[in-house]
Amino acid sequence: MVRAGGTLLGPMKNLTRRRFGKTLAGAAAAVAAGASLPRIALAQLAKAGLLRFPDNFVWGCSTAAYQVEGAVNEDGRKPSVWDTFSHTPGKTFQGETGDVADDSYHLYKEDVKLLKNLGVGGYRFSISWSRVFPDGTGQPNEKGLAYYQRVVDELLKNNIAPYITLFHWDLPQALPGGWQSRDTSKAFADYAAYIAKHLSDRVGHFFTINEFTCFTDLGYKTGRFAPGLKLPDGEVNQIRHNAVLAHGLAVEAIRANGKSGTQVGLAENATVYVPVIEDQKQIEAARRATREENAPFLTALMEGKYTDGYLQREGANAPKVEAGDMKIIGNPLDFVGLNVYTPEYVRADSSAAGYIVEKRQTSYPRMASDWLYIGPEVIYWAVRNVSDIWRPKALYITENGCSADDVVTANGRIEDTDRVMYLRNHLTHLHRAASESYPIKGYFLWSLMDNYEWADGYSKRFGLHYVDFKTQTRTPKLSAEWYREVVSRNAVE
Ligand code: GBH
Repeated sequence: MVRAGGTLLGPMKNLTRRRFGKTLAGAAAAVAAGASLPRIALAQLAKAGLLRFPDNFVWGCSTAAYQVEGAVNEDGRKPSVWDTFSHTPGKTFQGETGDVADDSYHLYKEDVKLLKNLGVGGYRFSISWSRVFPDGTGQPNEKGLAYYQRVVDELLKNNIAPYITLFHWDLPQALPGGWQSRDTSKAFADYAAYIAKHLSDRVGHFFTINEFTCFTDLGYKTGRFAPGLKLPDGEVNQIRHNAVLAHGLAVEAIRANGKSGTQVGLAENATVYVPVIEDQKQIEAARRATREENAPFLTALMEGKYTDGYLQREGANAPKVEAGDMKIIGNPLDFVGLNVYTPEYVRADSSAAGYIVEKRQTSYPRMASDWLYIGPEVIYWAVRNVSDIWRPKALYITENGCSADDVVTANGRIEDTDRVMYLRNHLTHLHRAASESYPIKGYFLWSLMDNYEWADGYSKRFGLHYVDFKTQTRTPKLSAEWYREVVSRNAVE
């Protein structure tokens, strides 16, 4: 197996030396205090279990505009497809909408305080396109931009670096044809240029797009998400193409309009394939599956082409590609962001593809969302597969976290030990990737606080902070205390 740069031994050696020094100091202090040496020395040795992350590792939290902001009619914002969809009867859990959500449009200073209390160094949030360009294109709305300037200022005042997602599914309703139109890709690039021009003096990292499959396939094929259409495969593939084209055009627009050195990438929930058994054949099968099954999105961006397998599988339904498109789509990135939640398992086999994806048994464990199967090794294989296939310069985990059936106890606490279990295990596996020298630079936990969980409304809670949606009170859960400890130690244990 080829590693993505550096050696395995380098960082491990340093780590061990640092830990050893600490252990000696601790044992010496214990002796001075008159404690029994063998016992204390043993206790100190247990510190060898400390899994420290690299220096300058960015710890953060993520949110998205429509899930937290509310204030949907304020200061010139016009509707996005999610306003329309959530207000359409039968589309979301109990008809719930993001009209108010966490009211972060007004309470953002409080939210920054939550981040500050966690001690994190980064906040990943998204911009509502239709706040800044109410019609998607044409005249910008200065009041919309001003809100994000206030948020950025507040973060910087608190030494928290802003990481901005330009598109987290809330497409301006006014854009004719939505993602069915190639013009939308161009409109996105113009919007990206405007944001880069106005915010890159203070924002160093931009994500073009969050999770392609959720607004293409779920929006236009299954109809589960906005705009709720069920189109035939050929049209869906064209929509997917418009979406990756939008990403590529935005990368160019940010580079042309942003401060030099601005870092550009995306936040993608690539489907992650875990080998069923750790032998070379299965590991290769997992790599092959990762490349082939993500062909319309991450593979296209990383390689500047659609795989032969994808084009063959889709046949006459394959996307129509104009000259120059693939080069734009394949614009080199400064980093890849991965939203990691749930694994798929693959096994090598003798089919033409060389792998098959395992079916899941009914007993496979999951969290509070039906789709959220628990397999903490997913985060290690996400980093490893993507790195081994494409060698990105840098990687961030741009989302990871879980829903849990949180309850408030009589004394007002939220003891979400299941969420702590989920997070601790994922970070342990992420540490493995870091210690093997994969270029993993940061981790953004989904989510800072409970929020509007799309079609599931407010019925699923992903936050480190419990939100009472009647009073907008935010209460740290046990997992928030736990995360603060991880951040302050830059380690899990
Ligand atoms: C992320 O998606 C999103 O970026 C974020 O906005 C969201 O709040 C968070 O995860 C938690 O869900 O309803 O059966 O069609 C994670 C990937 C893909 C998981 C779509 C849910 C819908 C399954 N998501 N999927 S279904």
